[in-house]
Amino acid sequence: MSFRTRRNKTQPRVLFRHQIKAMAAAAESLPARSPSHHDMPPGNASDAGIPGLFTSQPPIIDALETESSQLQQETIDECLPFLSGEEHAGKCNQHGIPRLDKQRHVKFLQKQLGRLPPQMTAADPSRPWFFYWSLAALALLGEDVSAYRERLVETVRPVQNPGGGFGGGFGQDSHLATTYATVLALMLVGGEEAYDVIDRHAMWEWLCSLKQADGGFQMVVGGEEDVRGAYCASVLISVLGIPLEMSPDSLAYAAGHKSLFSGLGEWVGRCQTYEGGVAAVPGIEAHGAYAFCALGCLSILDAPHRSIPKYMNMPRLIAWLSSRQYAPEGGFSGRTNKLVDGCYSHWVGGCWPLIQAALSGPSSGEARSADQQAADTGSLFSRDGLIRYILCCCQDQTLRGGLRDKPSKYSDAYHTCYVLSGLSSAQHKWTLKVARPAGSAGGADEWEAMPYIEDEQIFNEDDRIGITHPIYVIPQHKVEAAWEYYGSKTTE
Ligand code: FPP
Ligand code: K
Repeated sequence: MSFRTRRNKTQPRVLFRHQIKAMAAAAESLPARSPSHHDMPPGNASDAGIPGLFTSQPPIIDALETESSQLQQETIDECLPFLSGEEHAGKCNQHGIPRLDKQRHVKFLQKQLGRLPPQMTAADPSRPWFFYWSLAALALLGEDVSAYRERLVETVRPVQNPGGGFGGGFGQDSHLATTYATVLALMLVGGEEAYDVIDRHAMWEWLCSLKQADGGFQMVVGGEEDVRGAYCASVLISVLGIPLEMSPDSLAYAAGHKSLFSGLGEWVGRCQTYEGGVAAVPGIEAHGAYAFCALGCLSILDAPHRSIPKYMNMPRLIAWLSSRQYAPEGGFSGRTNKLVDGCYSHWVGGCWPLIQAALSGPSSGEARSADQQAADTGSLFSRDGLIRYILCCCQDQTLRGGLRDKPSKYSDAYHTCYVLSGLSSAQHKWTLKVARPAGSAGGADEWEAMPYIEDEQIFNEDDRIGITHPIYVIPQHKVEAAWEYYGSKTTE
């Protein structure tokens, strides 16, 4: 499944120097030791206070060499000079961490929002994503994005279809992904003018037509149904305060679904795979991006401590999510036997606050069980590992700025958004403060973010960025402002 090539048995196996070393060492002292100073190649930054885990080759190497294992080895070799400080010559703090280059990243993002030739604006179906990625990232870097309100409103207004939802550009069919991106971008710039662009009645009708008899959502009428649809639809319903009652004209209503949320948790639950992760649709390979979509959707359907354990096998899910964090890189991969990528700082990293809430339950209002109390200590992943990967490996160091997948890749708006979202969640602790009453469909929970404080903080305090809501991935106050506005409107 994951191994693409098999080594010919008669072919001599070439061992890397560190593999021989690791095997010899492992044979000497079983079980394998944890990495120590002795594992480090000479001349690395051990004095800079970088734990050997992040500067050494892995102590245990799978003996089966494949295309996947070779790519993995190349990635480790690519990242080590960045993790050891070698590539940041003299620009690291005492923990071997370079500063977050906010100024250059802001410039990069502003450029992404720059005017494109008008014909291109209409032709590029992923244009709304650029609005969302860039504005969300700018907000995380502390920029006031309301200055983009007028331009955004004028740009997206003609892209809304009379039948509900937004396409990628003028004249394009409504799609859940572009609608999600457009709506979140509008919430980011905020203000009545932005909120009023959205035709919520038409949006409701369109969502009813996307709802399927099996409980899930198609991305586009007649198109594919997957867990992105489940997440995008629930975000839209929740943020915009769309009524849950299904339109009696819809096919899913005829199939027995009286609510937009009916059967959705069950459908999402079917996407969990034997590995414990979540696939786009039932029966295929688990991937981190879909795990986030699944947990985000379930956390909208009901409070996460009720809905996530109800539809997911928690031990398997947690084991799979934990396996996504690699050493020495420190970052996350999206799936088994694949490489770290900065964007999974969000897709996988963003699962942890939801898992934490699922395990710990709300901090007030309900008595906590002993298990829930026990779950509320420490961190479920290595925050320092992720922060190291992000600050050492994911920042473009040229004048270009922006954040990236890994050192060999160029920065882009997508990675800048999701790397920064992951950095934010590693730097903060989210708590489910008060859960909605059990059985109140569509209600909202109260979440609270606090800076995550460690005895020895590895990053400079000035580099702690803004917060982003663990479900909606825009700042919490922007979600609340939207709720307040739409809550004051009578529902059609
Ligand atoms: C594999 O790419 C990537 C996927 C299978 C998932 C892509 C989906 C998203 C990024 C998120 C969608 C979410 C919403 C809300 C629309 P790859 O094979 O290039 O990367 P890999 O090797 O890291 O798996
Ligand atoms: K990738």
